Amino acid sequence: MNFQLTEEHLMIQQAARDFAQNELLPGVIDRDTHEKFPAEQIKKMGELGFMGMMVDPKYGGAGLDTISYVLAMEEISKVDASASVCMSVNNSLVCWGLEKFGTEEQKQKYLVPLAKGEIIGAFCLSEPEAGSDATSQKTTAIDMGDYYLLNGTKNWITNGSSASVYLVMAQTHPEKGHRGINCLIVERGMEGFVIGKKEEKMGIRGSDTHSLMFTDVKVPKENRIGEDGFGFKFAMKTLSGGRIGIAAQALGIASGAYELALKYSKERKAFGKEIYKHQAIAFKLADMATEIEAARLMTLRAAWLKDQGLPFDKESAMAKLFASEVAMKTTIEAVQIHGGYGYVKEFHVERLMRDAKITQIYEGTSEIQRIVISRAILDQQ
Ligand code: COS
Repeated sequence: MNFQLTEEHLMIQQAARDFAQNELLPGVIDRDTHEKFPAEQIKKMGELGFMGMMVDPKYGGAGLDTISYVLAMEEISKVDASASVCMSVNNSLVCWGLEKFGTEEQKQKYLVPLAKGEIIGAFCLSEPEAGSDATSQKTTAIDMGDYYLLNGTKNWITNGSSASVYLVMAQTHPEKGHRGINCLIVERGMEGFVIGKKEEKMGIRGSDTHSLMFTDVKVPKENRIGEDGFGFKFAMKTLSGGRIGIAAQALGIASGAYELALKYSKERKAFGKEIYKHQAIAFKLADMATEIEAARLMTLRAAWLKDQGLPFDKESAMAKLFASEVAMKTTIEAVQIHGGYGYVKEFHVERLMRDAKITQIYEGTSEIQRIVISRAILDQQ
């Protein structure tokens, strides 16, 4: 066992921390208030290699491990969870899925620009009536010989209007249930593909979340990922890795709020002394620090398992479940420690509290993680 980060890991962590402080922090409140997508900042993140961190350099990526990705995600998420969700989807759902299961042609055409951050990707599984119950896909992809005819609606799609490439799950053989689902690569601008309304959200308000409509979109056969009917497995395998990214995001939101609360508690005085000298506050900080450390270890372990090529489905679900609950709890306490200041935008913690909530919902709710974990532990008996 070795808990030591390498020199390279520390450098990446520092680079992400510097970027977050210098480039994301200025303007983050404004982007949240006015629901502005951090387009310029994401472009710079691409140039720095943060958008295709784990992709092989021969496909334009940074060729780093999942641990590096977790470290960078934590630092970016401490400051701007809207930027980090864009980064997470591009890295772990889109790039990873394409690199692992795409054809050489698909990699050259789509993965290379995605990994370089020249374009952004989106992952389209959720539908108005298929969120947690992801096998009930109503979007259809009818086999027309050399193309699929795509019809349906997708909901709550991250990077909805800023993406150029969309991985869309759709049902081709309803009689086969989840084994009839395919994943198709859809390009922005394909005829019949319309970007629907932007969601007005509680948190991660800088990220652009849209519904998408497909009406008789002709998607070439060569844009299918994997064998006929592989789409659901593709989505599940990809989401399993995605959950490490969201665990890291939750961890970052929690540690960002904790750091702000710690700093504030040393500055603010009440009843004649700094508030951290009151046990009520010191104990809150102790609990926050302990839980964040546990979430960090769980997330890094899931990342390490993935890097070793070992099974990690259960561990990524556990990390996401735990880290997202810690994010919610920690951000609520950070607002409490800030008192009245915590309730206003200027002090950042109210935003972090609103941002934390989504980590318990997307890429599988806490309840879905408990399904995945309970099945895994029961199967082991
Ligand atoms: N890797 C590979 N295959 C997997 C898998 C994984 N991690 N998890 C499930 N599968 C496969 C199963 O093996 C099964 O295939 P076979 O029948 O060929 O063996 C298939 O997927 C269906 O699995 P299952 O029967 O368990 O489906 P259920 O409907 O019972 O539920 C859950 C599966 C709940 C785990 C799934 O629907 C899920 O993860 N839902 C949440 C989806 C989600 O995260 N939505 C957020 C959208 S992205 S923001």
